[in-house]
Amino acid sequence: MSNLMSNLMSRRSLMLLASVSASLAAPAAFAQRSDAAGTDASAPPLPAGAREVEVIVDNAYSPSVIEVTEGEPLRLRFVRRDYSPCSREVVFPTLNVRRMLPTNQPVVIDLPALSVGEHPFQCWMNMLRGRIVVRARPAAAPPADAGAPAPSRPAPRARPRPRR
Ligand SMILES: [Cu+2]
Repeated sequence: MSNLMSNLMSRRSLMLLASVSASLAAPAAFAQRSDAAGTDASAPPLPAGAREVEVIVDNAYSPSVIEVTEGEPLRLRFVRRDYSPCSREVVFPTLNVRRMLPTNQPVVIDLPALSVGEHPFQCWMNMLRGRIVVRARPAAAPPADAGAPAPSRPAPRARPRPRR
């Protein structure tokens, strides 16, 4: 089925659902339904000082590299746009986190404090790839007279080229 077709179909079934629930006078039952992965409605408030980054999934992750500072809480909001089975689940192997990503339903993932380094994320088949780069918190600013850092090793002397 083409994306256009499935778009049309799902739009139609949505309208159908809406009219059915209206006639049942119980729209709340539908509104409160959420999948196991959690949606916006079930996301707790953003922790103080946390960064929130929206990642669009459309046959790739965008952005695919997310930079944070050590200790900075990170909330990722995945919004999958495609219908490819490839992208239906995102996996963070180093964090032991995996979530289903229903198309067009934002999924919020709050990550624990991350260690300095790289934490990859990928589709369940390891084809789409992204990563979180966690930088060390910069040390307190050095005193103004600290001067230039001493070179750790003298630069190797260039050997003069023999002339011909
Ligand atoms: Cu995949």
